[in-house]
Formats: sequence, C-alpha cells, structure tokens
Amino acid sequence: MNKIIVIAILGLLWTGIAMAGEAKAVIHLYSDGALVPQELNGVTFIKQDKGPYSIDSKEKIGSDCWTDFSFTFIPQFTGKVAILPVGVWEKSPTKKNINQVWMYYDGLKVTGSTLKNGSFENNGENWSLCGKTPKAVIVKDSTLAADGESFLAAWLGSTYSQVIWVNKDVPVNISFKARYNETVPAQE
Ligand SMILES: [Ca+2]
Repeated sequence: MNKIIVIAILGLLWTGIAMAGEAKAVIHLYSDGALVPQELNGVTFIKQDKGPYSIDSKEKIGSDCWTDFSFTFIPQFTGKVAILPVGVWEKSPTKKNINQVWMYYDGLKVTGSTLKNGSFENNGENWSLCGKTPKAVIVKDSTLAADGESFLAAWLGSTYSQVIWVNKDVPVNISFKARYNETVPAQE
C-alpha cells in the first residue's frame, strides 16, 4: 500500500479515537429535605457538601449509543425536588473556567411523582432553562433521539430543570437515557 494512504488511514483512525470520548452522566437533585437512596441501577447517589444530591453514572459512557439508568429514593419530607440533568465538573489544565462536557439526555420518567415532557417532545415546555452561556438546548433530530425526535443537550454550566412534588415516605423512581456528546475546552 502507498505510504501516504497508510498515513492518511492512521490519521483518520486517530481522529476517530480522539473524537469518540466519554464521560459520566450526572443528574443533580436540589431538594427541600433529605432523600434516602434505595435501588440504584448504574449510578451512585451522593449528597454534595453544601450542594445538591449528585447522581453520577458509575461508568463513563460514550457517544456511540444511549445508556439506560434508574434510581429510587425515599423523601423524608413532603415538598419539592428540582431535577437538573447536567454533566461532570472537568477542570481545564490551563484556563480559569471549566471545560464544557456536553451530554445528551432523553426519556426521563418518574414514578411516585409527576414529571412532564420528560422526553422533550414539547421542546422546553414544563422545564426551565437555567445557567450561563453557552446555554443548554433541546435538539430536534429523530435519527439521534433515544425516544421520539427531541432530546436535551446540557452541561454543568447550563441545563433545563423541572421541579417535581414528592410526598414523605413515598418512593420516587427516576429513569433516564444518557449519551456523551463532546467536550469543548474552556477558552478563558
Ligand atoms: Ca425524546
């Protein structure tokens, strides 16, 4: 084989590997009170010091397919829990800001409470866009969506959040599909 072709093929392979990437899926829960984790499928459930509950996938997930996760918790109170699908905190080696680790989320389902438009088929209805620029977006692409034709693209700095109402001692199960998108290095 021609040496130039071999180098070109190796280059393409290398680019493919570099672009593939992977990261953990992360859902933050801002809660009025304590949540006691029960069944956890593929995730860890941790209360951050002075922060939200962080539900992180145990393994990093890739960009080639969607992965299913679910978890159950028992609220120790009656009140609100805000759900924020985000992404990991990734320090930039050289810049002040964190890298933007973009994740896709789709097909959120809740039992034991009510979540609306969990598949983002009605765009951002029932959800609140929060965070800074670059903002999270609802992507409409039926070839890429896990469920229907729309899904959420979010990172730690911006996402769509939704508040659900929970009742004391009534278990709440949340299931969702996640997929890694890309990491955009911090610019400053
Ligand atoms: Ca969807």
